Amino acid sequence: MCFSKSVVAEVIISNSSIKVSGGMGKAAAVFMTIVNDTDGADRLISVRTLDFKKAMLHDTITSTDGVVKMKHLMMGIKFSKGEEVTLASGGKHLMLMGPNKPILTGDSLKIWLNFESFGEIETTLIVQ
Ligand SMILES: [Cu+2]
Repeated sequence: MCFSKSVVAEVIISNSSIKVSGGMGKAAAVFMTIVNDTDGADRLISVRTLDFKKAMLHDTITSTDGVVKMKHLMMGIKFSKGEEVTLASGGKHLMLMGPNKPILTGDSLKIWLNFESFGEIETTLIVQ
């Protein structure tokens, strides 16, 4: 668990953490709380980072037979005005795949979240 906080204008990111899986870190899930404190609805449409080849928005779905799968959120994540969305283990999260370098404890990774109306917001994750 790690915490880093970015406040840029009025989309607020807090409690961010990154969980690396698969040996040298073949993939990582990113969790955080995002508050849309702007004047209107918005939508998180994409995420990017220089440290992984691919970054996606995922949701976690448990099928009726108990199989847990991750689903690509093609339409992004919608925020109504003032809405707080928590990205957490077992729910919606950011998925980073294909590291461009070994991801080690203590590394700080920059990611950029792209919102339809608000634009891009940068945040830093510390690997723990
Ligand atoms: Cu995922």
